[in-house]
Amino acid sequence: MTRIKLAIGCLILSLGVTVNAKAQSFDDYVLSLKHQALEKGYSQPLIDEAFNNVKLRKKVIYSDKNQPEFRLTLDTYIPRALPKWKVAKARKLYKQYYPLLTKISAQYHVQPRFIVALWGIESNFGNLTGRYDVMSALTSLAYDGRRRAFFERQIMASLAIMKKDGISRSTLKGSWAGAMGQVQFMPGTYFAYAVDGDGDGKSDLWNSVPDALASAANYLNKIGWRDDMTWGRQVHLPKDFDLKTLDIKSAKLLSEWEKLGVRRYSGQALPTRQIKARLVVPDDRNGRIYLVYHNYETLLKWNRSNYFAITVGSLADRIAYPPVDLR
Ligand SMILES: [Ca+2]
Repeated sequence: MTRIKLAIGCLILSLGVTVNAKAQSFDDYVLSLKHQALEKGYSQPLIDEAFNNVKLRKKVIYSDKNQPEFRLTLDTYIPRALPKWKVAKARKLYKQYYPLLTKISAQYHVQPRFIVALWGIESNFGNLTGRYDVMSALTSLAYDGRRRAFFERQIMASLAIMKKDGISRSTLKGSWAGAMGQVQFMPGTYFAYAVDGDGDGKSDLWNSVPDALASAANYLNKIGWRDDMTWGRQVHLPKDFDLKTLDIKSAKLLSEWEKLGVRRYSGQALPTRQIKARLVVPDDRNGRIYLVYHNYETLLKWNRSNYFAITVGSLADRIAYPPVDLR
């Protein structure tokens, strides 16, 4: 008897955290979420709808734990992320939606080309918004426990969206990680920053282009975007430039970088405007190197990835240069 107890004890010890996290069944966990929602003041019918048929999705948890390691460099990544057809589509949609974009830009102070670039990168301009049942995805990720508090906040935000905009549970579709609609907002971001761009009284980021584009601009504005400057630019370093001993992470005026021999990628002098920039070296000194401004940090708040921010900035540049014929 003692030996068996000891053996069980050792087994539990060796399983460690996993045993504790999974002590509660998925169904019990969903029940605890429903209690939490009730305590927050949501009505029973809304809670029942929100958690109806919520399923434990092992594939979602697997995706979360096995995100592919990045082995590409920017030199191979950028051409893949921005094929010619995507740039052409961005420029075409920029022209098509220019009157709407101008209105949104005046209201939220974000240049239209960046709004279109984010739309293109996040969902291929509304064509890839994700087919996962977001409530099941979020509940599975929360149940798994790796980032429980974060995902529980997203679950409660989903209920808040349903209540505020009268959005049905079946509408809440998105990526396996819970990002929803044409600009792929997590529910917390959706609730806090989605706006009604077409004036029908709801924020519908799945079906309404004006809602999606206005919401992207509103979010950028609220997290600090400045429409009087761009995001940054690719640069060329002199051969003797010392990446190791120079404090490249701290921001310096463009004139200081100029003195250190940094030039535009074309070889021309840097702009003379007195703004601060920092150097970003995502790969190594043989890879693409950028001087980035304030708005780059804003893009990182949207998605904490240099590759993401550089891709969005590069697409925005390819919308602007050469200029789109708006006639
Ligand atoms: Ca709307």
